[in-house]
Amino acid sequence: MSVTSVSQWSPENSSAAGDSAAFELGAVRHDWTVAQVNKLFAMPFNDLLFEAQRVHRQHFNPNAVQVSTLLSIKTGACPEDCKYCPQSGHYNTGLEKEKLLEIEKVVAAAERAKAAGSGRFCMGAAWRNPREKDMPYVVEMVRRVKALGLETCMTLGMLEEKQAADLAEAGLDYYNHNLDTSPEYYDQIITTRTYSDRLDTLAHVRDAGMKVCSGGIVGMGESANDRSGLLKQLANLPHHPESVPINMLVAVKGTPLEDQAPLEPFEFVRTIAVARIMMPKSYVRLSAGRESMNEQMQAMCFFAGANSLFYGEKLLTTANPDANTDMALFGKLGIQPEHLAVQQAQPELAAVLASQGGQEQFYNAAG
Ligand code: SAM
Ligand code: DTB
Ligand code: SF4
Repeated sequence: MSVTSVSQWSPENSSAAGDSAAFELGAVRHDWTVAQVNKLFAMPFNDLLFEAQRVHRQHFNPNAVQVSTLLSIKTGACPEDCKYCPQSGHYNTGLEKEKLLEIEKVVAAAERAKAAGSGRFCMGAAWRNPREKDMPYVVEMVRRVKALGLETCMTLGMLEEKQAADLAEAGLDYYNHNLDTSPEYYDQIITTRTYSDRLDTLAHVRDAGMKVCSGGIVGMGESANDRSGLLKQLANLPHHPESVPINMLVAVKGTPLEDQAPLEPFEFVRTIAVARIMMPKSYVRLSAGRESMNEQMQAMCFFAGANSLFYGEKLLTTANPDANTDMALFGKLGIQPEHLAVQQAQPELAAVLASQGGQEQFYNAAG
């Protein structure tokens, strides 16, 4: 590809083969081709990051990151066969399976997350889909967590229209349901539900009026074309998901992907940057895999346009950096949690955060 300067970059002056449709970097579009996405990936690293940061600044405060806390409300023994997942009942990962958590335990965990500075509470269940008898419990969980003043998110597997409507009615702000990978690679990873099942659930969530959180996993042995194909699918949805989690595979012992070689770190950063450019107004979420990323790599991801993350020492079943570690990193980078950036006067919370290792710059911004 012949990219001489960033401002001149366009598919036309690119030598890469493919279509010749002109496009402006940073426009909200739903007609991406894989060839165009590949061209973004092929940009020189500095040009790509510069463009991603430029697009990012058109819509977001570059020094604010949205933070969500995850809780597994029902762990293990899932009937699905997702090859990456420690919770699938098809593999022996040594995970202790649990029943649906009691509502009071969920509320107590949400209270702790709020006190630690989180803005959104995301409840995940190892289900193919919620059963009818589960619905009253999860609906009540949404109501109670919402009443704490937190944003709410759930990820419970496939949803019928009515289930989506009931969750929306209860006050669920976001529903997470990932496409996971490209349609072409999908069958290598999951056989118990189809790509179009996933698209149907996303449509039900959208139709019910909830915000969509949908992304995927990289580092599962997919090709570069598959990574482009995943981002193309997400960006060509009728509306871009408001939140796009980019998970780096956590290769868990006992799963079929346990020996998968890690993705090259720059390729991960590029994936973030391309997602940012393709979905300019969406939150791009640094998700699973942060435990294996150093501070410099995470900082590069923020520069590439990542502006949300999971906060707290556990994802669903695997480890995540603890809150102190993240607050220390935020302090070093002058980043503040987004909800605190808009709630300037919260001295109690600022005190809690101060005790967790943030730095002077961070407290000034929050308080
Ligand atoms: N069972 C529901 C479902 O599959 O939609 C909700 C929970 S599921 C664990 C949520 C997402 O976590 C998956 O779609 C996948 O993208 C991600 N995930 C699960 N295991 C992972 C792993 N080992 N590494 C990276 N991401 C993973
Ligand atoms: C998402 O895309 N990543 C989160 C959240 N949505 C639910 C889950 C990551 C799970 C990683 C493996 C585990 O902890 O079990
Ligand atoms: Fe089950 Fe979700 Fe894990 Fe797939 S990703 S095995 S559906 S918990």
